[in-house]
Amino acid sequence: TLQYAEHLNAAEELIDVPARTWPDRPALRTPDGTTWTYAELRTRADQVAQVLTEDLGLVPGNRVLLRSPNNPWTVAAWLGVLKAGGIAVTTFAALRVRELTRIAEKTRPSIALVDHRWVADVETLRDTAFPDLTIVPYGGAGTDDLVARAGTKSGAFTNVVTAADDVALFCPTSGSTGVPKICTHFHRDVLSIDNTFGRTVLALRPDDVVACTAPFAFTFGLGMLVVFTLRAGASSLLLEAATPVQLADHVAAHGVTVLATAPTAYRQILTGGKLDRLRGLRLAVSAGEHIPQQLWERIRDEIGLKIVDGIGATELLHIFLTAAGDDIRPGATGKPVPGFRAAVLGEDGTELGPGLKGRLAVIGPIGCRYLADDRQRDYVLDGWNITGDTFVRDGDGYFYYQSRTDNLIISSGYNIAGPEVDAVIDDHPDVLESACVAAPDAERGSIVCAFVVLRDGVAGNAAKAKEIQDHVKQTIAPYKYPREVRFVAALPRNTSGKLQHFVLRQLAGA
Ligand code: 3SK
Repeated sequence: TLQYAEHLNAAEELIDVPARTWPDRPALRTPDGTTWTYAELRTRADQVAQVLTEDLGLVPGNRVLLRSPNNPWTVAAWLGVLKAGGIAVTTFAALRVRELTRIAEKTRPSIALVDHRWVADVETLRDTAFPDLTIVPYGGAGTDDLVARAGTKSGAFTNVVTAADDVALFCPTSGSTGVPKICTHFHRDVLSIDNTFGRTVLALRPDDVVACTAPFAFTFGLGMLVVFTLRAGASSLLLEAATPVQLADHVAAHGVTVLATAPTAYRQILTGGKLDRLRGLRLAVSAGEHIPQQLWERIRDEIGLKIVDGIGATELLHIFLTAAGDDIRPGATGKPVPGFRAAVLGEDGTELGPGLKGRLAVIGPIGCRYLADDRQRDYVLDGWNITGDTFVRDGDGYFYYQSRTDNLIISSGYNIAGPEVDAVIDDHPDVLESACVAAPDAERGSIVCAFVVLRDGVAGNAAKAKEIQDHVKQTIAPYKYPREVRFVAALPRNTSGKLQHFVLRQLAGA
C-alpha cells in the first residue's frame, strides 16, 4: 500500500524536489531548440502561481481552465495552478464552445489560462454564460499575456499547503453519452500514478528523453510528459502538433528514448516507411485503444521493439493494466499494474473465471469520483471501478481486450460518445433521426459510422453526406465527425421501440 503524508502538494514532488536535485538538467525541450532546465521550469511555475494568487485573486479550491497545446508554458501553468492550491481543468484544444460550456457548467472555473490562438472560443464562453470568468491569454503579445505578467514576478513562491486528498485536477471525459463527466483527482493521485505505473513499469531514468503525442487534456499525455518525466529528472520533448511521420523524425532527431502514442500512430509510422526512425527507443508505450496483435508483431519482427500496451481510464487517471519486457504476451493487454487488482465480471456482478467474457472491473489506489454525477452509481460497485470494456482473463492472469461494452467509439485513441454525435446530426434540418456506432477501420482502429434517416423528399447522396459531416465538424470537436455516413429508411428497433445498436454494429461490419 502507498502511504502519503497528511499534507502534500504534488507540485513539490514534481518540480521543487527535482529542481533542487537537478537544477541544470533539461526538463522540457521543443523541436525548435528551446530548452528549459528544471530550475527555469520551477521559477516559471512559481511565477504563474504568483500571477494567479497576487494578480488574479485565486484562492485554494478555485478552478482554472487550461486550453492550450503541449508546450513549456502549459507545463508551467499547470504546475502553477497546483502550487497555488487551485484545481486544474485541462481541456482539449479541439473542443468547441458547446462542449466547453458543458464542462464549465460543471467545473465553474473562475480563471482561464488559454493559448492566444484559441482565446476566441473561451471569450464566447465568457460572454454567453460566464461573465465573471477572467481570461488570461498566453504565448501572444501584450502586457496582459501570462508570460508578460510572469516576467514581473520574483519566481519565489511558497506552495499552498494542500491536504493529500485535496482535489488537484478536474479531468473531463466525454463518457459514452456525450454529457461530460468530470473526474476529480487528489494531489496524492497525481503521485500515485507515478508510484504505480510510472516507477514499476516505465522506471524512467534521468537520461531518458520522452515524447508523447497525447495532449495534456488526455491524462495519458499528462502522466507521460509531466508527472513521470519530471519526477524522474528526465526530459520531455513537447510537440504542439506532429503527424505520425513527423513524430518518427522527431524521435530520431532528438534522441528520444521513450515514446508513448496510440496504435494509429504506430501503424502510420510503419506504413509510412519510418519504422527505422524508432530504433533508438528503449521503450515504446501504446494506449488509448488496444493495439492489434498483427501490428504489434510486425513492429517487433521488423525492428525488435516490443511495444508496451496499456489500458487506462480518465476515471483512474492513468494505466492500470499492462505488461512490459519479458512479461509481454502478444495479444494480451497484460496484468494489473502493481497496486491494482482486476477482475472480469458477469452480468450479475460476480467474478468470472478464465476464458469467460465480461466487464473489466479494477480496484487500486486511485478510484473514480465524478463531480456531482449520478453516473458514479454505475461506475463504482463495492469499491470496484467498472470500466466499460469487455475483457477475458486467461489462467495465468493475463487480460485480453474484446470490445467496448457501451456506446463509446474509440477512433485513433480519441474517445467519442456515439449519442453526442447523434444529437448533433439530429439538429441538421434535413435529418429525421440518426444513430452512430463504431465501424472497424484498418488505420484508425474504429471510425464513427452514422446511420441517418432523412426527412421525406431529401435525397441521400454524397453531397448530403458531406454536408452532414461538415455540420458535425462545425458544431463539436472535428475529430468526432462520422467518417462514414449511411442513409437508411429507418433505424432498427425492438418491439418496445428501443434502438438496436448491435444491429447497426453488425451492419457496420463490427
Ligand atoms: O485510454 C487509455 O487507455 C488511457 C490511458 C492512460 C491514461 C488515461 C487513459 C484514458
